[in-house]
Amino acid sequence: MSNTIIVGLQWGDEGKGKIVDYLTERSDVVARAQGGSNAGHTVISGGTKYVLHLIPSGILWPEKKNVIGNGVVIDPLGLLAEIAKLRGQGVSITPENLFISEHAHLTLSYHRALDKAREKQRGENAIGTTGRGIGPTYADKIERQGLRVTDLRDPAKLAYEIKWRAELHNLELEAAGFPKVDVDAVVKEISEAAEQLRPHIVNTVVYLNKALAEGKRVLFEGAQGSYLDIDHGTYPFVTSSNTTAGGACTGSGVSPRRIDQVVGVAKAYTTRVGGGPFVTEDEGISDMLHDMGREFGATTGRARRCGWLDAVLLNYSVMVNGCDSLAITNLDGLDGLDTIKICTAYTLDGKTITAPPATIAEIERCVPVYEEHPGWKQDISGAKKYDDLPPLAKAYLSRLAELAGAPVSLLGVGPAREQTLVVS
Ligand code: 2SA
Ligand code: GDP
Ligand code: MG
Repeated sequence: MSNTIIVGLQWGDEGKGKIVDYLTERSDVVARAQGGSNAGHTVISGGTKYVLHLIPSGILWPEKKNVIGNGVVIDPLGLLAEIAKLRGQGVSITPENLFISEHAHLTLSYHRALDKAREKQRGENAIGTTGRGIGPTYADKIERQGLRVTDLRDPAKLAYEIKWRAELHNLELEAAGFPKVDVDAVVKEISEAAEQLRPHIVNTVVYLNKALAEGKRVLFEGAQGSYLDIDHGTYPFVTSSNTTAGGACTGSGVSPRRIDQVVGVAKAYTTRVGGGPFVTEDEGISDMLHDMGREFGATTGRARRCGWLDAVLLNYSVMVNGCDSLAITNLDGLDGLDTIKICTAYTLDGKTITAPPATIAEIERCVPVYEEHPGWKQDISGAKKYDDLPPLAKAYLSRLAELAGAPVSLLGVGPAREQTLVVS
């Protein structure tokens, strides 16, 4: 396999972690390029469930190298907690298999406090963030007042750099009536964390490009999904990074010319967590999946909103990401249904449209145009190969691919590594 970008085509939680884990076997390096500890990537391997937030899913493969790239925002405390949890599950994490970009920006506790305060101030227009400080960290980066991983190398300077920023952000917290952060406590906790993270810090741009020059295969693990992209998503109900394929290059320092293929991951239905419009949302599907114990946030535990497959969104994100093929997950989630709907177009103010409109108000006025497919009414979770699937499941998949405008290469029929089928 060649250098591949794995990207979410919906609102995140498409099962990217599982697909990355599956493809890691044929890769040498797995790299994250955007997002932060808002991400929750679930991998079930050898009967054990792992949830990755900042660390690439490749860490579960002992021989593979893992990179947290320059475009990621890193919460040092969150990262250390994640490392400790994974080590507790028997995963080896060393400076030889986890490389952290010196250029990546740091999420500090004042970012988490600001995230929560700003959400509260948004009132009924709250985005429904994960509260992990993502927006305020990227805002500081773009405002050119962020702190970066490289700053962890110089403890004396670090204290000074943290202090004035914390005091600045405390002014906003105080004015908004929220508790200020304890500046000395922030300095102390980050200085301690710095000690432990320092051995992992490198120039990951050089590391990745050298690996590529040596013929190593790199897998880029997208976080969140295309409709959470700061440019292409349902703005402002988005995250603060470029979650689409281009973000893999800017967030890693690897040229687009080095990328061989893009694999888009989508669920066989649609989910979204947090606020914002969702044209094909369906309470019946939500209840069914939640009753099965599925579709709860991997980071916050929040119940995800669920609905029918939206081929308008899928087709558009296949275009934006330039997907060579699709990995469709959770097909087994539709096993019990008599009838399965696919949204093929929207009606907006009496007109039929096939691309999502730009404003929230317009998206909220969109009425889904559905076509109906008979359900296969059979447990497919034991399928070992594509040909084991019932004909109606194959028919659903092939219609999905036709509407999306890309072939299906991988299929998920359950959460475990072995429940990933190759579709030829
Ligand atoms: P943020 O925290 O600023 O990035 O939130 C902005 C929006 O982005 C959404 N978002 C996500 N959506 C799906 N999954 C995510 N990761 C977790 C998971 C979510 C969880 O894997 O389940 O546990 O709740 C993720 N991260 C950010 C978020 O819901 C906002 O809509
Ligand atoms: P990610 O953020 O894209 O990595 O996805 P999450 O891990 O947040 O959410 C996907 C959920 O679906 C997780 O609970 C996975 O274990 C689960 N999952 C992934 N693929 C499949 C599948 O094909 N079938 C089933 N039943 N579950 C799956
Ligand atoms: Mg997730």
